[in-house]
Amino acid sequence: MLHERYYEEQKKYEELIQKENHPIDEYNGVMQRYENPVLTREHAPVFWRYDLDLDSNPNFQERLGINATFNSGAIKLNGKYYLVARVEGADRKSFFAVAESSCPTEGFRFWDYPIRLPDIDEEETNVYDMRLTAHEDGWIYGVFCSEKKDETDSDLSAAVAAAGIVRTKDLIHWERLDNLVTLDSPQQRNVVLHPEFVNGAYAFYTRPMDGFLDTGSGGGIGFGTCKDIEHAVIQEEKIISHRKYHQITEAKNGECIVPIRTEKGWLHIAHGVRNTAAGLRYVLYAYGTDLEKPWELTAEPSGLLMGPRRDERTGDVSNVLFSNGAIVDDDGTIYLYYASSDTRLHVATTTVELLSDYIFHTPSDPGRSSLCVDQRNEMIAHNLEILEAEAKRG
Ligand code: M1P
Repeated sequence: MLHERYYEEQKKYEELIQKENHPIDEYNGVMQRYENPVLTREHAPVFWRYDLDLDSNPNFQERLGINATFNSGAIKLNGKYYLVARVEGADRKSFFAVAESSCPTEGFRFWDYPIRLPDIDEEETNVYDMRLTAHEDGWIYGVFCSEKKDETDSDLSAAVAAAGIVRTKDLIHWERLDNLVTLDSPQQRNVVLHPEFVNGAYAFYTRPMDGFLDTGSGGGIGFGTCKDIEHAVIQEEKIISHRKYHQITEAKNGECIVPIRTEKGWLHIAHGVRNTAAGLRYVLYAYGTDLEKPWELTAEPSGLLMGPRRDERTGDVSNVLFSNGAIVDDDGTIYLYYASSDTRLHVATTTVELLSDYIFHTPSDPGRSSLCVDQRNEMIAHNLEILEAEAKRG
C-alpha cells in the first residue's frame, strides 16, 4: 500500500513530463527559445525524493529533496536524445543523472538511478557541469568539475577545482581516468575535450584559474594538448578567447559546448561573465576558430548571443545563463541546452548554417562607445538608403 499523496505527486510528475513545448514568439534570426524548461527540480522522480515505505515515512515527507536540475551535457545516441544533467540535492551536493527523450525539446525523463561515478578520491566533495564529447577514438568522454576543500586555506569556503575525466560507450558504464593536470594553472573549471585528434593528440579547451572563483591571471579560454588521455597532462595552455576590459568576458569566461565542425571552421559557444552592482552576470557568446588549427581565433562576433531574459533572470544564482551541452541533429538543427540562474534547464534552437552566419558575419566589438556608435550609424545610414529606395519603388 502507498500513501494517498503519492498518487497526486506521481500524477503531477507525469503531466509535467508529457507537457508539450513550443517555440516562443520572439525573433532575432539566430536563436529560437522554447516556452518551457526541459528539466526542472520537479522532473526528479517522486521515488528519488520520498521514502515510499509507510512504516518509515507515514506522513509522506520528502526525505531527500532535490533543489535544482541545470547545467547539462547532451548527446544523441541511437536516435534518442540524452541529457547528463547537474542535479543538486537539498544537501547542496551535485551529482549527474541521465534524462532521455525521443524528442529534443520535451519529454525528458530521468533514468531510475543517478550515475554512480567511480569514486577515486575521498576528498572530492562535489562534481558538476559535465561536457560530453563523442571523440573520434570511439569513446564518449565526460569532462566535469571535481571540487574539494582547500585544506591550505583557513577560509571555510576555500576550494580547489579540477577537471575530472570519465569515459563510456553507453552512458551506463563509466570508467574514470586521472583528473586533468595543467602545469601552468593551479585550478581548472569549464574544461571541454575537442572531438578530434589535433596533430595526433587529444586537445582540451581549458579555463586557467589562480583561485576557485577568480580566474586571477588566467587570461581566458585556453587550448592545450596531451598524448595520453588516461593520465592527461597539459604542458602549455594557449589563450584563444581572451577576457577583455569592458566586454562581456571581463571577469571570466569558459567554453560551453563541444565545438561544431563546419567547412568554414569550428563554431564555439562560450560563457562570458562581468561584474555588476548586483553581482556577476553570465551570458552566452560565440566565436570561430580555424578548422586545421582550432587554437587560432578567426571570428569574434560582438557581445552576447544569449543573455538572461524574463523568468531566466531569477533563481538560486540570479542573472546567469550557462550551457555545457548541445546536440547537432542530422538535419543541421542545433539544440542548445542552457540553464538559467543555476535552477532549471531550457532549450533553444538554431542551425549550423544560421550559427555560422552569425559567427562569421556579425561585426566584432570595436571596444569603445564612440566606435560602437560609428559602427551602428554606418548600418543605419545604409538601411535608410535601402528603405528610401524601396519607398521610391512604391
Ligand atoms: O553560478 C554560475 C556558474 O558558476 C560557475 O561557472 P564559472 O566557473 O565560469 O564561474 C560554475 O559553478 C557553474 O556551474 C555555474 O553555473
